[in-house]
Order: sequence, then C-alpha cells, then structure tokens
Amino acid sequence: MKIGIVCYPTFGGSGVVATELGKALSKEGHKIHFITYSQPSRFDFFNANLYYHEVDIRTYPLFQYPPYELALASKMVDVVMHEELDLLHVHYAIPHASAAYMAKEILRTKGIYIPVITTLHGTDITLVGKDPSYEPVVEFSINKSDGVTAVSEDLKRDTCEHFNIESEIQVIPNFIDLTRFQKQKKDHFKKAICPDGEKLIVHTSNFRKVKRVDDVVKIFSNIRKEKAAKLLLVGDGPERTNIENLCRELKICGDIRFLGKLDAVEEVLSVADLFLMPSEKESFGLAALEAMACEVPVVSSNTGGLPELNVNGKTGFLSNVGDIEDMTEKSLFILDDANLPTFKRNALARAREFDVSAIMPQYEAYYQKILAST
Ligand code: GMT
Repeated sequence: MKIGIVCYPTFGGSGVVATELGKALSKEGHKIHFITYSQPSRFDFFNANLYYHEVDIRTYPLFQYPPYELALASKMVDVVMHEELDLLHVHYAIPHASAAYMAKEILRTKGIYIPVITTLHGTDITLVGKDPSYEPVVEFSINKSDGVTAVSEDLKRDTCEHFNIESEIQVIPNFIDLTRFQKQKKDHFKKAICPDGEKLIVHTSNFRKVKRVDDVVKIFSNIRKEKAAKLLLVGDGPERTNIENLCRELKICGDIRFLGKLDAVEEVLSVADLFLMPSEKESFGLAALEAMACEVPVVSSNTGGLPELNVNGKTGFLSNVGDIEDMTEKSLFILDDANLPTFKRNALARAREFDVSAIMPQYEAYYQKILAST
C-alpha cells in the first residue's frame, strides 16, 4: 500500500507512535509518506520505502496566526495526487483530521477518492478536543473519517461518551519495538549516577501539568526518607521551573538530575529500578510501556488507559490520582530487593504483548478493511 501518515513531529507520544508505525510498515514493503511540518524526531532510519514531505507554511503580515491547517490540507492534496496514495492515516484529531477531510473533498472534485483513517491519541479528545473552541470540528471530523482507531478502550469509551460518534471506533493499542527498547548493559552509567548502590527512579514526560511531575518529586522525596535513591527526570516542558523550585524547597536537588529531551531514553531506562507515572489523565502511557520493555516496573495512577497496560500487583501498582502516600508505599514495596526481580520480569513479559510485530498487523488489517469498504 502507499500510505500518507500525518502526525506531530515532536517528541510527544502520538508522533512517536505514528513514526514507529510508518517505519515498521515500510519494512513490510509499504510505501510510507510522512506529511508534517518538520522531520519527525524518531525518523532516524533510512529505508527506500520511506518518504518525507514538509508542509510549507507561508506567513503574511495579515496573518496573526498562519493557517497551518490549510497548508497541511494543500500538501495532502499534492502528495495524494502525485504519489498516488491509497489512503491517509492521520494521528491526533486536531487539526489533522479536519485538514484531511478538506483534502479529501478537494480531491473528490478532481475525481480522486482517498480514504482517511484517524487515530485518536488522548489529549486530542480528553483535554483539547472537549474544549468548546474545538469540539464541533473534532466531532465532525471524527464522523467524516472512513475509519477511526483509539489507542485504548478507555479512550474509545471517553470519545463515545463525550461526542456524538456515528462510526465504530476500533481499539488498536500502542506498541513497542523490543529490538530497540530492551535492557542494555550500562553498568558504568548506573555506577556514575548511583555510586553507593542507590535505587534509581526515572520519570519521562513533556512536563505538562497533566503529567503531575510535582507528584513524582514528592513521591521521590518520601522514598528517599526510607531508602537511598536517585531520581532522573527525562524530558522538558512548561512545568520545568516549578519542578526545580519544588526540588529546592524540599532540599533534594542533590539526588535529582534533569536530563532534558534525550533521544536514547532506552539507555537511561536500562539502569532504572522504578518508573513513576502519576498522570492526571493518560490515554495509554507509551512512556510506561517503554520502561516496562527495559524491565522497569511502573507505579502509576489508575486513570485512563493505564490499567490496560500496567497490571496492578504484577508489573507495578496503580493508585488514585494524587495519592502520594499510596504511591510511596507501593514504590517502596517494589524497590525491596525481595520483590524487585519479580516485578522486573513481569514488566518485560507484559511489554512483550505489545511488541510491534503483534500490533502492526492489526493496522495493516484495518487498512485493508477500510479500503475494501470504501
Ligand atoms: O502525553 C502527552 O501529553 C502527549 C500525547 C501525544 O499526543 O503526543 O500523548 C498521548 O498519546 C500517547 C500515544 O498514543 C499516549 O501514550 C499518551 O497516554 C497520551 N497522553 C495523554 O493521554 C495525556
């Protein structure tokens, strides 16, 4: 198949999933055309079946806000026509699904029919999509898609509860490439960070409020009262300054390192003992899956799609959002040397269920189904 993939090219989960899916499909022989405003961060791989088309955003003094959606729709029209694509797969509803609808209608006037599949990732529904400033367009463009997928049952439920959805939503969970995300021997790194055998706790996110990174720091502060430990914070975002201030207030800066936006996050995860994800909302929790693939148990909140990934008492624990005491207690239990090896083993076993080789064919089959029905 010749497939156009539209996504955000940034470090965020939806862009990562879209890029990894495109890479995996290209290895199967499909021709994959990425359409986005800059090279996706995980587009670090050469394959003769991979193509990249950059959206040109022209500014003009009249435009206080350059109309990205129009430039994107125009680029989709151009790529579909000239590369003779079979379908468009857009990740994240806003503005990709509505731009795809516009492209599809323009193409129809030229006698070309292009099916559009929209994958919902989470914040496009749970946070931004529900906002009245976007809601009617999100609902319309979901209903106008030829196929819709969601990354968890919870996200599907949430979408159907909140919007008037006329079409069937297929759940296809996120996946992981276990050849990349696997525990590597990085003993020298562990020794440098934890010279006295401290336990290593990791959190990775985009440091937005929804991630509750302040809870991570509070849980860590409690843990280190009982157990020698270090915390690595990977990623960056709007809450970074507040988090730094909290570390200073709690006087624990010496045991915490901010690593910024790392490409090779699997190297850090390889030496971690515990991953914390206390998010307010999380439709899937790809970062937790990446940790589990590297044999790292997870203490997370029980929100959104997290219970579909993190198995309570096996791969880690689930607590109510904001229950710092419970998350501390559960973390200490996992970090006990008598329990840690079992949790690590279970985390890896669970991650294997989400290997790309198991999930990517579900997308292929879904593409075939949509192509056959349109
Ligand atoms: O988590 C974010 O803020 C980024 C966001 C995105 O769209 O990039 O992540 C969402 O999609 C990921 C990939 O499907 C999921 O793993 C995340 O759980 C989801 N984030 C939220 O629901 C908050």
